[in-house]
Amino acid sequence: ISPADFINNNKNFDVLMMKYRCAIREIQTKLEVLDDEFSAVNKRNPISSIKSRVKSPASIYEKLRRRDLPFTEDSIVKNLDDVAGIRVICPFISDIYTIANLLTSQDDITVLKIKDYIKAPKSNGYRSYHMIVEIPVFFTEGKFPMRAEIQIRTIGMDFWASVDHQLRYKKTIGADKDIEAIEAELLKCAQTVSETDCHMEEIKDMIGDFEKI
Ligand code: 0O2
Repeated sequence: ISPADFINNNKNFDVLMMKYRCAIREIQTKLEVLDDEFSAVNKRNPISSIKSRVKSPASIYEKLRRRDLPFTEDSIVKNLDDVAGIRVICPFISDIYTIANLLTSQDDITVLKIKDYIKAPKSNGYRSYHMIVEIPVFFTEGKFPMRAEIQIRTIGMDFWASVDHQLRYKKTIGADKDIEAIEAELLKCAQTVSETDCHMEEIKDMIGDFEKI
């Protein structure tokens, strides 16, 4: 079955993707509200930017195929946690935990899974805070619990991850390249970024409260 057939054979595929887009909007609004309030009180923004995406049909197809799962809507909803993806970029490491705690303490958000790759980085150097959450979204037929993956990271972690993703993680490097050397250099950069993140946190603490001039 080709990705095109997979999508065309599922007549409600577009509707399902719309539901995931709505879940993203609900979560994004919550994040923007938290950022607005924090900035009004503390005179600085704990969120630098938010990016979001609904997983492409080809990636959904590929993930189901890789895991040998059925190509149905039920299977997507049950088995895939990251169809709706939100990436929150923060200036400081402490902002990551502030945002994660404030968001997950809201009573309509259920946390299903947390992976803290900041406290325990991956062996390649990847650092980021991942959460799978569920949020109810109201449609004409009623309330649907929708899942989303939220990745929260610093600007530095995001810089590293985006280069890593392009160069290596998705395996787009030519076969003639020295993969081991690239991996070793990327790991060194991850350590540098980690040290810089910690240093920036210290500088933030030295500055203390931010005041509007
Ligand atoms: P894409 O293209 O970003 O969507 P799962 O995705 O649930 O099968 P897992 O391992 O349980 O896999 O989830 P995990 O570890 O929370 O990672 C999921 C996502 O984190 C990935 O999604 C990437 O976005 C990101 N990620 C994880 N490890 C790395 C890494 O080493 N480097 C980079 N750059 N990103 C990473 P996808 O779907 O794999 O990719």
